[in-house]
Amino acid sequence: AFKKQEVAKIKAEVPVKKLVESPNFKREIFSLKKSLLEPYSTGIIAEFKRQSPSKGIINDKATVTEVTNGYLDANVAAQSILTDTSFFGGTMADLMEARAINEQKPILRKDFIVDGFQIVEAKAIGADVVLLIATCLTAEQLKNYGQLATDLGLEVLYEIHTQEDLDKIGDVDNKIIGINNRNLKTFEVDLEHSINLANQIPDTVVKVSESGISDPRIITGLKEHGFHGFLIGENFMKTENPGQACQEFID
Ligand code: IGP
Repeated sequence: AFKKQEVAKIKAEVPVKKLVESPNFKREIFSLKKSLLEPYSTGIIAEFKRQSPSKGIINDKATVTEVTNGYLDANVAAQSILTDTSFFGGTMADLMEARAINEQKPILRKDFIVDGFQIVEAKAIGADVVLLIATCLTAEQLKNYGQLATDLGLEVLYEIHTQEDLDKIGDVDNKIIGINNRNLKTFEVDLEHSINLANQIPDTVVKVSESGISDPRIITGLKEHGFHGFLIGENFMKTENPGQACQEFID
């Protein structure tokens, strides 16, 4: 795990030093766990997603500001912003734009984190939660990056797709575990597979179902299997007014 001195060393590096000066380093985060566990939480984590490797362009007109306002009006539990540029056409500026108007709900930095620097960046741009994808990382990286995020006062959404991924995470107690219904290699969505995997995780763990959710009835079913959170992107973003689509979905 990263020791305090190591975090200090990372912070001492020049570009990071700039990041650490960001006022976001002083703000207290909005907790995703808390938001998902609130008695009347909608559980919806609504994503801003312009494009994807599987679908190509999904929406290149809607702005971050209008979509964020719409999602917040719909009473989402949290929002997710893709900051990966090469595959998803997102930027860190997108997340900053959302943070500037979202002063109430958690924001997840959705990206492929493969370096501690990106976690420091996430804090600096105003994220509350970072995604760590077990498929892309070793057990040691998951542990170290998880610790770094926690040291910086961020929460972590650990994403898994297989039993092997789950094993890599080790102790799941107190963690937020996201089960991606979509296989990142084949893009195939399989809810049954995700439910079977969820059944391997104790009920006390906060579980999020990710991807391919296109109907409120799917959520009713997933809730029965102990899921608290539902990460939805394309189903909203493919419409002209993603915020309104989200409102109609929740109502
Ligand atoms: C949203 P969808 O099918 O509702 O647009 O999926 C989200 O789960 C998906 O964007 C996602 C993702 C990821 C993207 C899940 N895990 C990892 C990039 C990287």
